[in-house]
Amino acid sequence: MKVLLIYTVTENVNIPVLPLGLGCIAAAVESKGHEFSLFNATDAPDSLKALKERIREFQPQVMGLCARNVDNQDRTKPLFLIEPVKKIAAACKEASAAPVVIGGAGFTMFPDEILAYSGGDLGVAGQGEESFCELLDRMEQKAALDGIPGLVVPGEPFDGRLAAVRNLDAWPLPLPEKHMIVPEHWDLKSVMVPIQSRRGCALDCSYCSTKNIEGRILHKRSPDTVAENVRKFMDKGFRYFFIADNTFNLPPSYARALCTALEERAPGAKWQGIIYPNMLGDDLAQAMARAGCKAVSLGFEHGDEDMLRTFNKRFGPEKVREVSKRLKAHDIGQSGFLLLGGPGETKESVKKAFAFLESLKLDAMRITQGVRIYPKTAVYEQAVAKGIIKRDQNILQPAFYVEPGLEEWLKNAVAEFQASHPDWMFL
Ligand code: B12
Ligand code: SF4
Repeated sequence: MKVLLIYTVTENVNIPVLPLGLGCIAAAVESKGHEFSLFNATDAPDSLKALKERIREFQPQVMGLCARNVDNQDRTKPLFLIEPVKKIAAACKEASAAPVVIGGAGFTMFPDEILAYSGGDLGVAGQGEESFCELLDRMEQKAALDGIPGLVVPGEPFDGRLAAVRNLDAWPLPLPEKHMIVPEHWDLKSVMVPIQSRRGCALDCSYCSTKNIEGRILHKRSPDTVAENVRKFMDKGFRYFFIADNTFNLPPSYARALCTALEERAPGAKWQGIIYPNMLGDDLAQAMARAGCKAVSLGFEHGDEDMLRTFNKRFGPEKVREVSKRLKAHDIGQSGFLLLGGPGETKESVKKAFAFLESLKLDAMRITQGVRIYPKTAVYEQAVAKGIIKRDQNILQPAFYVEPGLEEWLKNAVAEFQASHPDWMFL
């Protein structure tokens, strides 16, 4: 089958992000003998025209769209990112009668809603490699499509059975220039290449949608395969990587093995990752520094013991401090995040969070007001109980939990806090 794969992230939200998920799909379809072409839609006015030209040249039999982001998770400056997906799907349909299939992390969280909103013909919710290839085979054979895990069909409520990949090593990682192309106007030197070694997260933070995207069982690639993939990108001139795993340091034994593989097979690589601030001993911090880790996102979200418990975090503020010091001792830069206004938030807990952030002395910070409500999370239930949303309300257009009565005060408190730290870098 001839497959055109289209990245729909036309907005650079905070940071340009290369299409890793779509790259995995490109590598997968190629490994199964299908022909593919990649197209990065951009915000340039002629992007849709260029897309239509590509469709006419390539004559795809299937068009796959990656809907990575639903929104920017920012209540104060909201961006709804499914609108471009809808425009791109419409342009595809104008230029071709081939079916439009939508997938991606954002799509997986809201499969029925996004399929209906965007006008796509089909969707694949979950990790797409196996199911999308199965879909292509069935289409080629003109066979019935029922029973494919993750398949979403317009007008039929999704059964919730996500597409999954049990053995990650059975599927190839994307290669530079072939499966992952950098948009022409991007500066190659400033691009952080996303690399993923694990999928899933066994933890269950109260607001988090990851379990509904990748599941709660952790699946791992061989560390050597991941490090070899990094080296292949380095051979093409890339130097900076982002390890896109949900929690780089968990489990620590795997994280150490990955560091060893990177040090041996990809010397000189510089990278960042996301840390769950617990279970990070000095040996791991040292291994990370030796393997090229330059900075981490320290995912603590709050500085108040009770709020951390409400978010179902398995650490307290002192553990965060300990991990932060340890990373600093190895010259690993850190950005920190506060997620304010969640269930049970009070003026006192916000003040504690600010004091905690001040005491950490991080390199960069991001303060989010209000918790984006995702389906099938504890925060969803808390929002229903407080009357913030109605059960079964369509929350594709973002809805946020802000503890009732705190909204205005929180806005001013955050503004004051930021103004009182003119030298800090707020993301
Ligand atoms: C790592 C990460 C980041 C890193 C990215 C670093 C980098 N250089 O790539 C950083 C921290 C910079 C980041 C930033 C942001 N992120 Co982020 N990020 C992630 C994370 C943890 C992993 C993403 C990833 O690379 N996965 C690995 C790839 C292989 O998986 P995948 O993309 O899902 O692809 C698979 C499937 O989706 C599917 N698929 C994908 N495309 C297609 C296409 C077709 C046709 C098919 C059939 C299937 C398919 O198959 C793929 C292979 O199995 C996810 C959470 C998660 N676990 O999904 C959040 C996540 C995607 N991010 C999210 C958000 C919101 C953001 C930001 C907007 C935050 C902000 N306000 O700044 C920005 C957006 C940046 C941008 N320009 O797009 C949200 C999106 C939800 C939403 N509301 O939109 C997520 C889901 C986190 C969350 N829990 O809410 N992010
Ligand atoms: S550790 Fe991260 S990915 Fe895992 S549940 Fe918590 S917020 Fe989600």
